[in-house]
Order: sequence, then structure tokens, then C-alpha cells
Amino acid sequence: MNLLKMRSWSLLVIILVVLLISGCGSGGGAASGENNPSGNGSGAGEGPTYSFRLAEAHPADYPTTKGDMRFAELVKERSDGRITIDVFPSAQLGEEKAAIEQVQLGAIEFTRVSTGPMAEFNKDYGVFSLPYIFDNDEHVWKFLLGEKGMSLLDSLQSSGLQGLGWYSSGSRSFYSSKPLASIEDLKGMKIRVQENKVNLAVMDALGASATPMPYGEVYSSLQTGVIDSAENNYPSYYSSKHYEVAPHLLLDSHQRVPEVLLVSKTVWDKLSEEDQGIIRQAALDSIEFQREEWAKYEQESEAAVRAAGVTITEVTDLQPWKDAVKPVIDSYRSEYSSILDAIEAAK
Ligand code: BDP
Repeated sequence: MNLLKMRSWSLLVIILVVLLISGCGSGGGAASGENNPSGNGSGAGEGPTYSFRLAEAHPADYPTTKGDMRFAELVKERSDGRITIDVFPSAQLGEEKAAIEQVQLGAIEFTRVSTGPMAEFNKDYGVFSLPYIFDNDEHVWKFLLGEKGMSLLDSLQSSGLQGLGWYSSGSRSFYSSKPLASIEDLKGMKIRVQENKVNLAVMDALGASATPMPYGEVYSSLQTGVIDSAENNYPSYYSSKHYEVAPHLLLDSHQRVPEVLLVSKTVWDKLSEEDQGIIRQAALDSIEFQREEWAKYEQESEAAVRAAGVTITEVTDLQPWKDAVKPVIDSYRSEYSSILDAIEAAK
């Protein structure tokens, strides 16, 4: 073998070794969850490269998933392509509770979940399941973006998570496969709730029995009669097709349970301050887009379920509802006093 040939062979071997060590290549959304800085300098901006995954329960065309995607886009753009976040919609990476557990472990890096199931991971989050504590969406947002609301994102660190931002989720109302037109009709019903213990107390106060289960099981449970009723906002009621099997909707807007964007603390702590800044800001900057998409889809989904012939009853007098759940609020008042005060002050 002549010298020239030997040289090009050694060059090839060196290139291969460098590629192997740097782990570059197309492993986007790598299943291992290993995202060590690879620093491969593959043409993107200066600094380490990362390929992360984000678990989302809703389908790709849902406004919240669009928010996740905008977030991922902004991160990619602002990191000059160094940080990619692949959004996995439709609970492909697991239902919300499982996704939160995986994110705590760092096996999945990001997720967007409802603050409903978060209550079992961080006590403070149970406050969002208390009924009628917010007057309307404006009130929710004034609280969330205020000092106390934003501090709830950081308070997740003790639970192995870092909150990045909030997304809209409107208000939740009851729907059933059986006729449902008043608070009385809920008595004795088996109602699916988001998985947390505040919800058990709320259903009990309404004379119903709570059946906590993952979102993805609700359609078949309504269909087979395992449960009589569930509750959610218009977008979820429509997108999940629950209206097909539970076509009686009672608009009582009992809860406003916002969505939250999370990153694993294990992952977060390994990032440079600069990268943390890029991610945090991208999350905050994606909020407005999600809210706009939410507002549009909320209207579309309401129109669609009306057109499908769902029986819709508006609750005109909320007083009996508020009276019924008052003991629950009272029993949690001391536990949540500082958060409830901040919510009250945001009116
Ligand atoms: C929807 C939330 C979703 C929850 C679902 C539920 O967007 O994150 O999984 O409610 O009821 O409104 O579990």
C-alpha cells in the first residue's frame, strides 16, 4: 500500500471515530433519552447539540400541541439548530401521569400536561381543581402570569421538574351518556375525573362518585357504561369525540385547570445558563400563540358539537353549585391559603 493510500485510510478511520464519539447523525428523539452535549460542530451554532422529546396527550392539530410545536420551533431557531425538540402527540409516549413520571426520571425530557394530574406530584397544583375559584379566563391568566403564578413553575424543582410556562385550557363542564340538565342529575352518577384527590372530594360533594382514570380511557369507558359521565372543555370534548358517546352537556364551568409545560430537572440542571435562557424564553413566547389557537379552536369545537346535535344546557344560576362545593373549598383553605389569596387578589 503506498503512502498516499495509507494516509487516506487513516483519515477515514479518524473521521469515523470522531463521528462515533460525537454521536452525531440523525438520532432525533433518541429512545435512550441520553442527550449528552455532543459538541460535534456540525455546522450549527457554537456549543453542544441536543435532541429532546416532548410528550403530548393531544393530537397534532390540537391548539395546545400547536403551542408545543411553536415552542420547539423557537428553541431550534434561537439555538441555531443546536437544540431540537420533537413533539410526540396523541399520548404516543404514554398517558399524562406516566409521562410526568418519565420526565421526573429524565427518560423523557419535556412534556405538556394538565395541572390536574400534577396535583399528585406537587401539592400546590391541587389548587387548580378547586371549583369556581376563578371568575373567567382573564382572571386565570392574571393569576398565572403574576408573581405567585410564575413562582409555581419554579416550585416544581422539589418534585424533580422545572415548569416553563402555562397554556390555556378554558373551563370544564360535565357531560353524560344519560340525560343531564341540572345539578340534581349528577347524583349517583359515576363520573370520570382527572387523577387527583381534590376531585374525589368535589364529586363527593356533588353526590356523585369519582372514577379517576387516564384521558385516553374515557371514550371506551363512556361507551361501555363503566362511567356515566366525564367533564372537560369544548376542545377536548370535541377532539376526543366524547360527544359521540356522551351527547348531554351541562355548562357549569366548575373548573379552570390550566396546562403546564415541563422539563426534567435532571436535564435542566445539565444545560448551560444560556441554553436554559433560550428554552425558558421560547416557552414564554409560545404562550400567546397557543392562546390564539385555543380561542379559535374553542369556537370551532363548540360549533361542531352543536351541529352534531348535542343537548346543551347552560347553567344560569351557579349559586347551588357554589354552595354544594363550599365545604370542599373550606377544607382546603388553610392548605392553599397563600395561593388562594393571590388568586383572590388577581380578580
Ligand atoms: C384536557 C387536558 C389534558 C388532560 C385532559 C383530561 O388538556 O391535558 O389530559 O383534559 O381530562 O383538557 O385528562
